[in-house]
Amino acid sequence: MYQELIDAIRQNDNFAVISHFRPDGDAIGSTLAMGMLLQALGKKVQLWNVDPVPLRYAFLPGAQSILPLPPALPPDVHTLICVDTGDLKRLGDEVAEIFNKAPFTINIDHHHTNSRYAQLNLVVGEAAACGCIIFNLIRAAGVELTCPTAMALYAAISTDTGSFQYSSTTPEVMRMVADLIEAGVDVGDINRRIYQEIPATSFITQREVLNNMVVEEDGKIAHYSMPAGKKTELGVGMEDCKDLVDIIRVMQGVKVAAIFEDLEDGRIRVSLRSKDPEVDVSAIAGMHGGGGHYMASGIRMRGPLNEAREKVLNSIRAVVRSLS
Ligand SMILES: [Mn+2]
Repeated sequence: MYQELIDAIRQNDNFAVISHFRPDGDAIGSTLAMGMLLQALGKKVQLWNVDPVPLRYAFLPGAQSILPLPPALPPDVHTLICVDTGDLKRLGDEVAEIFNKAPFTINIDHHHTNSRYAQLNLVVGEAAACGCIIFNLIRAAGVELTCPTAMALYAAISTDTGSFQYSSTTPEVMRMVADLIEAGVDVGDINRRIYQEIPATSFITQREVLNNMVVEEDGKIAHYSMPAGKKTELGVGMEDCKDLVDIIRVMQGVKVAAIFEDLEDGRIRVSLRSKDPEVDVSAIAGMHGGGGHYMASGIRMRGPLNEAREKVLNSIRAVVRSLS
């Protein structure tokens, strides 16, 4: 599987790597590491994303080379590689259009709900992060694991495993991470940069969530809704609304945490987290047109906020009530 993909890469010279909008650590880290692998194989490569690199990942070597999406597919780009993206919707409409125009497309991902939208699909549903798949690709290609690549992969794997707290953290993952540290990753430094330099504005949103979250079903469900206009009122940006679901997920007794955010374009973004191995939030997301992982999933659905929230909450309630 890995070798087939390496062979496909070797046959072409000009690549672009993209990932989903609102990129997280795995999206950015996988984009960078894939770019470095292609360069090590002597390929020309461009890295794109519709959204800017989040500040917390801007220190990663090469992060400044992730550029905004070009208006059209550059004529010299032959192969488009999409990383950490379960379906074309997660790329955004304008990217999906460019993606579909590429002469050859590759999809490297670890979402078990992946729709296999490319001509060549390397989907490893059990991988803890897309970065783990790229790690194996680097090994399969026989390319040296450099410190910049190891940093990108560490960011990818660390963030997608919740700092190695989720059950996806297998012995294999820890062996990979040992290799990344041996390749030069400074664990204390990289974790401080990713997790302990949170902008002050993000605390405004965190406070808002803690003040206004709703707990129901005997404390088993916790959720918060961000109405239209709230970000402007608080003076915060899109980046300050990331990972809010993790603040309420950690409350004792909570089995499912949810954040509903009015995107102010008629759509609602839903983030779902499960803390109970018996609750598959990707199945709940799937009922409403979303997807993701067993314990961490998302939906983009039509508003208004109240209706979207009630629909999703009813699905969550049904699952939570069915638990023994
Ligand atoms: Mn991922």
